[in-house]
Amino acid sequence: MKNNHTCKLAVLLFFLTAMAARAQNFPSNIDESKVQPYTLPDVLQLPNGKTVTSSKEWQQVQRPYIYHLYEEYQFGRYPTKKINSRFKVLETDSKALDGTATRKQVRIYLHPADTSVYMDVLLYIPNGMKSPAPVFVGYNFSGNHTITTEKNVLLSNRWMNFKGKGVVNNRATEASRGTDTAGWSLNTILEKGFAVATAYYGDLEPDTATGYTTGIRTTLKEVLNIQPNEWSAMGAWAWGLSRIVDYLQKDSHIDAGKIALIGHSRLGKAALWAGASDPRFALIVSNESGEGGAALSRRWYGETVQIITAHFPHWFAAKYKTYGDNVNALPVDAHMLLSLMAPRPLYVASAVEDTWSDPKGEFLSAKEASKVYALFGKKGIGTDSLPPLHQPVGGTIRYHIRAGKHAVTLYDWEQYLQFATEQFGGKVKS
Ligand code: GTR
Repeated sequence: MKNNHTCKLAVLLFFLTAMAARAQNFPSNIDESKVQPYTLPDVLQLPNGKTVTSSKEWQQVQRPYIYHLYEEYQFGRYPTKKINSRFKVLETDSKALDGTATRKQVRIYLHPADTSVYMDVLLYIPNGMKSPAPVFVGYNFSGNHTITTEKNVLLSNRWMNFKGKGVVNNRATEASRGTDTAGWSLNTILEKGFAVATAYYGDLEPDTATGYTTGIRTTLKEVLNIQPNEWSAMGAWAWGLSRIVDYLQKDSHIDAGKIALIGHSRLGKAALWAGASDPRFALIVSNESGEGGAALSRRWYGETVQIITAHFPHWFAAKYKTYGDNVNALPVDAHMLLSLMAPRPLYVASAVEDTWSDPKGEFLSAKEASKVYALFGKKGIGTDSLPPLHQPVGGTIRYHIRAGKHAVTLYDWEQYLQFATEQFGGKVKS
């Protein structure tokens, strides 16, 4: 009994010391009054000091310049070498989800010879469509089998980093089936006439510091002609999202001109980098992507560059970390990442209790990126102050903050579906 007590005390002490050390070395702040003044790099200022005045100048000069800054400072080089992915439809069910949808499971082989290098895509297409369906593409956190309870969805056998929820020794068990249905409002999405394509991000690279040794940064280094340290886990995940598009372009039931990309949290960061790197994504949604995604790094609030690069060094290019204690010197900030989506529709969303992602910092970067949308004659955020809860603002860039915690909720999906329907030209289910 006494031993037990001492042991508990020791654990508590260890925990408190660790917390104190963390607080000291990697301070975080969630007090708005403590946010220091900062100056953002001007997204329209050309390297020669002049200001971009036209959409043409943006596309031809400033956009490539900013994109390359992102390669150098945050995500690493994006592979330019094209691959010929091969696809195998593993399973089809035209009466999935009580007959409302057709389910397909497609294996995308990424290596020209090695068939062990692949990603599995789970696709649901609404039945009864008169024309090809627009689609939402997005990664899931813990395997395709978590987004639905359907028994025939293959149980992922990959390494999983998230504990609990039916994951035992970093592998999924049957108990994890359907554990993330709340994050994917499948019925609502399908009812609105949208298809859904999802894959487990760990198919590309396990989300851990040494994940690159078994992921595509190693298995495809010759094929893509890029060394693991030239890019990042975010880069690998972003690249994988584009391979889903390669497949979707070949599926006659999908409207490849209406591919929307969605990502939550770390997968929101990957989605933004994918959206920046691949113009085939016609609309991009950042759901609480936070630091390294939509939130301004210069605003000292919530997660910081220092904290994120200490916890997740593999996510980013090595240079990013070197700005941890001098973020004002970083040549980029989140508004510049968002501006790389222009003139495509972009939705940035936050949750009020998700202080770690800095909702206001996400709003402010979307507002700042509006300058680039204006070059294209598109309406941006259109207001200078954070809107009240559940009141989306903006035009081609839209923003909302909702009640609640860090998650993708039905409310979020309803806004994205409405936005995509509107931006893709009216009613999509016909
Ligand atoms: C957190 C990380 C965030 C966010 C989040 C998530 O631990 O600090 O940047 O990416 O994980 O992906 O859920």
